[in-house]
Amino acid sequence: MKLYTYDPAPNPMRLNLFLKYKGIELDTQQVDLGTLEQHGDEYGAINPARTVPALVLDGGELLTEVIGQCVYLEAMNPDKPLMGDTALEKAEVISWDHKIFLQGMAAIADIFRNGHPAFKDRAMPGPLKLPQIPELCERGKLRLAAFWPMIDEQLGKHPWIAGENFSFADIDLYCLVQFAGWIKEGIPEDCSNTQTWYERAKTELGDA
Ligand SMILES: N[C@@H](CCC(=O)N[C@@H](CS)C(=O)NCC(=O)O)C(=O)O
Repeated sequence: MKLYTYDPAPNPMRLNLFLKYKGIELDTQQVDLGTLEQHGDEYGAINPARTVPALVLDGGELLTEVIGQCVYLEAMNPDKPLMGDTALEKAEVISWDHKIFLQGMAAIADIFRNGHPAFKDRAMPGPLKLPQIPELCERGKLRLAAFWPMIDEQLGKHPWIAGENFSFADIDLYCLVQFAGWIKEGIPEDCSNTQTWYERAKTELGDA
């Protein structure tokens, strides 16, 4: 199995924290997004989607999505479960993770990629040349403003985002907080449940 990644980027960070928490070590190669190495022929032959992280399994199969990579690695390494134990826990972890990715991460990505000059004609990751749409920055800010209270309400009811146990959804929320820093945003001051959750998540991840 081989992992292609770029440590500083948000999606690689999601997988890296999952691997670190579970104590999984993989043969790893960095693909430098800073020099657009993902658009070279060599990486295009490995992952035509031209995104990282990409996981190539021993049989040659390619997994391009962090969620799929984590589901696979969890099944192969069941110790310290991060994807839920019971049927209901598994459903809650995937559901909260989906909300975090689609409502939070995507909003931040819209703000970042549609506003930063380095992403001119690269408004979405991947091979398509897509123009920036400045209005998406404004829409992203509105979406993010609605995201935090939804998260804070859930963290007022449970210690972790998907319930009683620390999970991959907490890792994704933790990465979202780091990614929010890229657009100079953070957990709002009035989201006190999320503030205290963040300190606990940091300790749980050994990131203190
Ligand atoms: N759908 C992929 C997203 C992967 C992704 O967007 N990765 C970014 C780095 S955070 C990337 O490869 N960007 C390449 C680019 O911007 O050209 C997943 O869930 O893993």
